[in-house]
Amino acid sequence: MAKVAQARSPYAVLVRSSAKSLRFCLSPTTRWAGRMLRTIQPIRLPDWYTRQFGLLSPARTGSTSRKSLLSPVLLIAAIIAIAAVAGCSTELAPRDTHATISDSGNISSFFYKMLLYVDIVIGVAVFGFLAVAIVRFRRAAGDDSLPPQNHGDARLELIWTAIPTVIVVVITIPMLVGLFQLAKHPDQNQKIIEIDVTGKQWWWDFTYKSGTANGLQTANEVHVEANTAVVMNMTSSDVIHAWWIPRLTGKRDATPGRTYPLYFTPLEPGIYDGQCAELCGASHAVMGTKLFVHPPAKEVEVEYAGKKYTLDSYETWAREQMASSVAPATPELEKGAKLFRDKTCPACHLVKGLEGAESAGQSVTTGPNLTHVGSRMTIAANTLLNTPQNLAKWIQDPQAVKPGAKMTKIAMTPDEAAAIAAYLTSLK
Ligand code: HEC
Ligand SMILES: [Cu+2]
Repeated sequence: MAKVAQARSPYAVLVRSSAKSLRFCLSPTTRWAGRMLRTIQPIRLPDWYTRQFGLLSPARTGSTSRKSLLSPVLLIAAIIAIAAVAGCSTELAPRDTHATISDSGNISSFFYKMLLYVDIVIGVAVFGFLAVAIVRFRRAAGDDSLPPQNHGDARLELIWTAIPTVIVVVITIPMLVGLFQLAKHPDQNQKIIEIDVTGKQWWWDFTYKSGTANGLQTANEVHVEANTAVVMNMTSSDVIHAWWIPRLTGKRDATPGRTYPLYFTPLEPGIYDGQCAELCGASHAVMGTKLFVHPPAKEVEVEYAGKKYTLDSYETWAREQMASSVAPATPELEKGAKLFRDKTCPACHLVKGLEGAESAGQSVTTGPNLTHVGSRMTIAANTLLNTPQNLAKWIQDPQAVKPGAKMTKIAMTPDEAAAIAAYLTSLK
């Protein structure tokens, strides 16, 4: 009989196993925190902690044998501090979805904040009522009587149906207004920069359809103008990708066989990072993109990743990009240009104006347009900084940089790669 009484209830089993798995998840962090703490000697961790997380107890020397109350406090402080800074990194901070820089980004950000504040109010109210109920209506010592057993209360039921309905309506109305705003084509009477965007494994192809840049084809780094509406027509030539500049606006799928629009007006000149947001194959994680928001008129200085950069006006940029490539000016660059042709690079890349390569490259979109590749900040879809060394490294073995990259590995000596890299660098 005693055996039966001791049998564990399923709830006890559930609680125990949850506690166990929680400890399993936490233990690497806490073990690390313990080690960190121990480096700030003299701290003696409590025995229960040492046992739980498999740490060796420190030698019980005179100075450390005294139990310190400070250590659990420090430990908790350290865990909170680690949790608090876990999302901090100057490298990634430019991808903060809350530091929005466009009209449509501001709308999404507004929704997020509105929901957050509404949720905080609801959370405080619900947990507040719960706390009051737990304290005020707890069982008195020695009182084993059942509370009054009643069924339903029309007034209460009305209240807790009406309040959520009001909340949902209050949230829905601005949401719908915002959704229609996001989906609205900008007014045709103003200046619009229209760009066809094609996602490819694993880079982005941009073709400009309006204004000074009409007809311009470029890759991975897209340039627009502050306070000018942008219309992007998003598609893909292979698998589904998703265009995403966190600080600009929400994600937009690039789907083969379909074209989806994306509308936004960037408001702040600057350089912003993006990342393909749809698992699209081996090099998905290194399919980045960059947005350059140029000032409308005079050049401005902007900061990116702790460094200062000067951005020309959009029109200046567009005019420079529309020009043909510069002819190789030295015998060394001439050699690089010749190698570029001989190594069959024009089979996949256009360099507008390069003699003997232009016609071959005119119709290809297999690889990025390289006419002004020297003016890009990065290559291989925001993967490498655009330096001659990185270019040479990429040209010699693209797959070593990006797994599965669709650019053929072409046999060449390091000298040949350096010569081609020098030529490409000169294509400002
Ligand atoms: C079979 C087609 C093909 C051939 C041949 C080819 N490439 Fe590429 N190339 C690509 C593709 C595709 C990419 C984009 C890869 C990526 O970022 O995932 C690329 C990217 C590049 C880039 C980076 C451009 C940017 O803006 O990110 C450079 C530079 C480049 N190729 C140079 C060369 C040179 C030099 C040769 C000749 C030695 C060459 N390519 C031959 C297809 C090709
Ligand atoms: Cu992708």
